Amino acid sequence: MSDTIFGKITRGEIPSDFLYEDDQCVVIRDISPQAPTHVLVIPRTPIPRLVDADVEHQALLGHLMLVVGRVAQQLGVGDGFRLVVNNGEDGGQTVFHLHLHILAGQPMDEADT
Ligand code: D5M
Repeated sequence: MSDTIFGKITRGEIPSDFLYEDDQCVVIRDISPQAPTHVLVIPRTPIPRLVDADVEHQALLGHLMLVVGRVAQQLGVGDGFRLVVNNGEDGGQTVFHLHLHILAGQPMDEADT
């Protein structure tokens, strides 16, 4: 399986500020924010795309959702955010290591993401 920048980040090979981390995932700020708050929830397991996830990843995917809620509250945006997963090139995915975008800080009906 090919490695990506997120593989290097989750393994600590590229220094990053983790807003949150546990044994299954890390959370970092997006380098190119599309909203005032834009963070990425990245599993340590390198699943390339959401469609590549399997039943063996079911608990991990559920865990990522719980982390989204926890981190959103921690960042003070628990009452309003958008959760985005880009899947595949046609879906706008550029880093082929599954990640969840949390976007907040502006009315999402005004956002183009
Ligand atoms: O989103 C990939 C996202 O990852 C995109 O919004 C930029 C962001 N990105 C890329 N490299 C980095 C690093 N090094 N730190 C933080 N954020 C990064 P996609 O859904 O694949 O289009």
